[in-house]
Amino acid sequence: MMQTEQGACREIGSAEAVSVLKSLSDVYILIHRSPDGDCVGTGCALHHILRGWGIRSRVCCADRIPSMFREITEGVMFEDFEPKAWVTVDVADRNLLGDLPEREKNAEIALCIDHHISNTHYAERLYWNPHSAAASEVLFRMMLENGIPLTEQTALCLYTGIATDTGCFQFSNADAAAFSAVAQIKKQFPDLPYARLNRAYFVLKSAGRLRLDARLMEQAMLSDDGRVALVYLPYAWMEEFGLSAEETEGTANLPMQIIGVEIGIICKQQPDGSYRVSMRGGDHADVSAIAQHFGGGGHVKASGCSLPEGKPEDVCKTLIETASGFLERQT
Ligand SMILES: [Mn+2]
Repeated sequence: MMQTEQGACREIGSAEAVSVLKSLSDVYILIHRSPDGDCVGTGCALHHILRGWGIRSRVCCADRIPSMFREITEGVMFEDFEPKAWVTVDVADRNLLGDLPEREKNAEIALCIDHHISNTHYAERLYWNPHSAAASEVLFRMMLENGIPLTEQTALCLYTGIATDTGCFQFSNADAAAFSAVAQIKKQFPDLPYARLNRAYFVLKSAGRLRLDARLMEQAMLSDDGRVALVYLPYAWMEEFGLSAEETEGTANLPMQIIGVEIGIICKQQPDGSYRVSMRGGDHADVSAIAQHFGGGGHVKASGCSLPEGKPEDVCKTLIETASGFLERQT
């Protein structure tokens, strides 16, 4: 098993993607670490499609799949078998697979289905659309263009991917194609529990997480002009509220709820005293530039970086002042 050399990757259309998939057997569908609704939804949908063709597959992830996705992973047999082929979905780079067994880390990826403009062409073949809002939308197009029928199961999986990657249709990637895909899914299966899934994905939180959110907001720090907001999470609070790291996902969105805030920051103290910082940008801010300034990176609207040990007050002050400076130059 050799890894595909850089540049050896071939971009293919949906018909070829289907024939590649049909030629495989005993497939491991690999999704990215810190799994989100799009990689889980796309992976599970692909599993159902392959099962429909009599091809055995399982979804593999380095990290635990959040329980809110139980409804779409239920009934998906994560059975154990020796793989003969590997496919990735929603994985822009091999590194994003996380801590998988060596066999998977080094496996030749027969096909990658993706929507990230940053895809590093690490697979043998790439079926993608960098303009699509979600990998689930890319898979939906493949089905549509090749007459692969939707089922109740694939409908819920694909809905999950598109709804979560657009932040429940809040983000600017929620374009006509994304709305159209969801409209077609809803039209064909009008009575599936979309509303209940939305509640599970976008509303419900554990009591501990809600109490943490309240504490974070109570102590939120704002820049003088009110355009930068930062919340600081001391490590001790994780134990106090009985939360795992996974349960603090998305806290960077909290300060963005304040009217007028253009940059929202969460600064999480780590057990070793260093800090993990996540940033979100509004309409006018490019937070990737700020993250890069601190040696991190990411997307224009969502980025992150790490900072070394230091007094929390100083670290927070530096973050707010630096972000304000960048914002002034960007707007
Ligand atoms: Mn995605």
